[in-house]
Amino acid sequence: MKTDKNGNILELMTGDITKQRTDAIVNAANGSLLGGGGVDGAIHRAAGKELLTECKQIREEQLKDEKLPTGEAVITSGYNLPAKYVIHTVGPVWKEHHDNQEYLLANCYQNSLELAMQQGVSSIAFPSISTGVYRFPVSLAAKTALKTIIEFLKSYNFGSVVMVLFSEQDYATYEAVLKEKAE
Ligand code: AR6
Repeated sequence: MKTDKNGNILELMTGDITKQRTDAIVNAANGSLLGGGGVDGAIHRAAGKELLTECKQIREEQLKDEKLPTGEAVITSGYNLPAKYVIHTVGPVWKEHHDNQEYLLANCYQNSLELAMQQGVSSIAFPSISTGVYRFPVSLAAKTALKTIIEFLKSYNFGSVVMVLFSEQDYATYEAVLKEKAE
């Protein structure tokens, strides 16, 4: 499904984010930035070892050995990926941040989009952040993600945003939310 938002494109598709030819892809990382399972593991495998080296460098230099806080984002090269950049963000773990988990998830999308724009990126692909290992309910995540992306696209002349869903079921959930918003 593809929609026009203020001259920008918002698209939903099923697929593997590591294959995306957008300028940037977003990684649902953890605060260590040292890799993990799920989409994080897939991105590190496809990008190659240099991605981990740059992530370690960011931990040391930019983050002074601290973890990347939930909702924040950093950018690296894409190395062997078709995408030029990887934007790493850390989603909230469901029920670990009771009061502000939707706000933190919205921050992941907002900060990733802002960082992308600063870097001159005009096409970006997101996975469904926090809805795997971090157990965020897909329907609430879809509402939060799409609301944040649409508000951003209404405010800026950005380009295109693709949500790459890993299952037909997730796609159907995101599609239902997007259709509701379009009404
Ligand atoms: N392309 C697109 N989506 C994918 C891919 C892929 N190749 N692989 C998985 N997904 P998760 P989280 C989907 O668990 O919940 C890691 O260990 C997956 O089906 O990757 O934010 C990190 O290091 C789900 O819909 O991320 C963290 O420790 C979505 O991506 C932790 O998991 C997100 O699932 C982060 O958990």
